[in-house]
Amino acid sequence: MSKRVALINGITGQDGYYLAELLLAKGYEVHGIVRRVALQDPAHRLERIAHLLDRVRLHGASLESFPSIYRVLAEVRPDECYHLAAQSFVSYSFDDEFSTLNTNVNGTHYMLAAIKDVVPNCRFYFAGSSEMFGKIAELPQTETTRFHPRSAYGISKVAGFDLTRNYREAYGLFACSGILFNHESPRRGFEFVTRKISFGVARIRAGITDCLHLGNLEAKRDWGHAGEYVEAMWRMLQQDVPDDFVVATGDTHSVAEFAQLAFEIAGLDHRDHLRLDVELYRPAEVHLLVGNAQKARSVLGWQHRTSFEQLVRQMVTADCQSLGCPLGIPSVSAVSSYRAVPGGLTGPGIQELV
Ligand code: G4F
Repeated sequence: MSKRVALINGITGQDGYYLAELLLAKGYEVHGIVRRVALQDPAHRLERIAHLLDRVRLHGASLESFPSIYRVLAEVRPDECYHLAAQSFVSYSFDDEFSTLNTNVNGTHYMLAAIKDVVPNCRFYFAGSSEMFGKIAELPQTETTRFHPRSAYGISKVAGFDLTRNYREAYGLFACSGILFNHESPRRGFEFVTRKISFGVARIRAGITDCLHLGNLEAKRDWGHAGEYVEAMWRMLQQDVPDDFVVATGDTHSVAEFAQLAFEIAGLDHRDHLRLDVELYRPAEVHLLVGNAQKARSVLGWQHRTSFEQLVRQMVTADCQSLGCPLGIPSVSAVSSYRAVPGGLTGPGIQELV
């Protein structure tokens, strides 16, 4: 039997990395779409998937160019297509609403339109987001909760979700959306708050810096492990009928809790190092997200496994290890703080710095 062919748009991101590993382990022939510049500068831009490069086939294309997307689909003729690529940093979408909307909305539209023309039997996954719930209408959020996006990013994801559903209903495409809540890992980009915290804490532990600046500490998120969330994506495309699913843990924690725990795991006191920076607040915030993944559990048989505490520990451990200050050995900053203040590791509280 010939191998099933999967195409991942956004293979160089955190989710693309985990999904490519999963599909290769399942025996798929895996193709990825990357920007042309990435093919010209693989050492830098393909670093995250360097260990997979001899097992995946990469194709240069741009989310801004319908012909380039069309060409790749015609060449690869995938059985399954995972559309993960996007301008995915919510904060940046306030700085450039136009490029976020152009890239995310048109990119999704181009993918769907090309699939409809070239490979109408290809199964399509769209990376929806809990950011679509925005100013939440209910707790917890489910597949039927009303959307009220609070950023150009959120709006672009609602548009992508609607496009995906419309191609399913109007043209019979096997097209699904995963409404994924925040999902993290040691492979997370440094611009997102969890990695900013784990890497920042590791830098402090290594003595490279002394403080970590964060914005809204009160925002609450439902954080799961990215490696488990890509399994839900794959399961969606193995069903008899296409549908949309919330993927979440059902547990929610504030940014402050994440940071506090990360410092604690690293043997540091957050009060000595955490600084509140109001410049990092967003013009419109999504204050509270917590998902109900009951439908994914009952239909897909999907269940998250990693707890909040395990996730934070895994990220902090990996970053401390990478900076040469593994957990279990006293940190450089703890030692120097102790010398400077023999009475204990006291420091300025967050409130004083607002
Ligand atoms: O880590 P974040 O940037 O993730 P956000 O905005 O929740 O979006 C992520 O999850 C979505 C799924 O719901 C994805 F669709 C999206 O692509 C992305 O992966 O911010 C989380 C929270 C926010 O409330 C933010 O205001 O952390 C708060 N925060 C506080 N200080 C900060 C910071 N966020 C960042 N990035 N950097 C800070 O210094």
